[in-house]
Amino acid sequence: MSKRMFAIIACLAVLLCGCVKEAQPAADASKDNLIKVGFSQVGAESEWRVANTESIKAALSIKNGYELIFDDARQEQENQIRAIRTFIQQNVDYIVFSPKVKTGWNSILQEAKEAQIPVIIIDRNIEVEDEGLYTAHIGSDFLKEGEKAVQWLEKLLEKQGRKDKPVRIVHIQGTIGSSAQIGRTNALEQAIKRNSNWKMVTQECGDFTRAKTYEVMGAILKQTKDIDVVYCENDGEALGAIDAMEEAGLKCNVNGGVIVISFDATKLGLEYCLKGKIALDVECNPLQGPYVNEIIQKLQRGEPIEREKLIDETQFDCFTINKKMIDGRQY
Ligand code: GYE
Repeated sequence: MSKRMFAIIACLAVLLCGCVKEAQPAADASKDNLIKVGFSQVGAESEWRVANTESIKAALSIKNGYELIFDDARQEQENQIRAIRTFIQQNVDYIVFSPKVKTGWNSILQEAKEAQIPVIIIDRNIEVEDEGLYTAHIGSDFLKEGEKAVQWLEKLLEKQGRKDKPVRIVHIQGTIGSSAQIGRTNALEQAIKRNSNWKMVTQECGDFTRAKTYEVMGAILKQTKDIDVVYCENDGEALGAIDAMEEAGLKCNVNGGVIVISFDATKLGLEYCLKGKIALDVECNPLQGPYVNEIIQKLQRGEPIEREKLIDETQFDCFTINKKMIDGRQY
């Protein structure tokens, strides 16, 4: 073959290869480059949770280079374990999950470790035998949130001259065994121990939902209406408790009514705070997606990461809140 002929054939071959490559479906080619993440969400029990899901979905989007496999565990730990096992079988690059409860994760996380898949825990935290079973945790300090609430209450009662008068407290707990419940409950129980005039009327589980708390509070009110404080472990519970109390003819406010304490500081919760029905709403930030993205990007580049990331949070009370503060919020 002449040199000229050879050159022409070589050019044709290059062109042809280029065409063949071009002819591949673009979506498939780009999918190979996406970071595959399996995300097991505990459920959709509250506005907080919905905002949390949206934040993760927005941060781990195709546009940002991710293929996200989402699973809603509908409040069942077994469903979360099953989802995580499926993610391992699908050979995802990362597993992200918000654990329903604190314990019971050792074996499934061992399976993830053996498959060499990094696990990032968001929101609630867990207790494991070996810290190496997960790579990072991004969430809140729930005990600190509870302490902010009880300290604020101590100051308010002191200001109102009720330091030595009996303060009757109804405690509505979140999902039992979740670290959010454990931290917020511990803070109240410690405060009751140090304030001899604080009395626990009853402690019931509202499961972080408005509907369940409405039922539970309705039943409590049939037993007694002699209540000074209702300590709810999230906004949904506070709203359910307020609905039941108002129906039973009680007023919720800091001026002689029932003092309602809440957590999350969602827009709806803060609207109630502005009306004076929630006295204090301690913020819990669900916008964790950007932090998860940041950690994954660092791991991709082999850079060191912060293993425990606690998000800064504030609080809002009925004395200082205004409309502008609510309008400026994302959830
Ligand atoms: O406070 C509540 C939710 O784990 C921090 O779960 C979260 C809690 C949050 O459903 O609204």
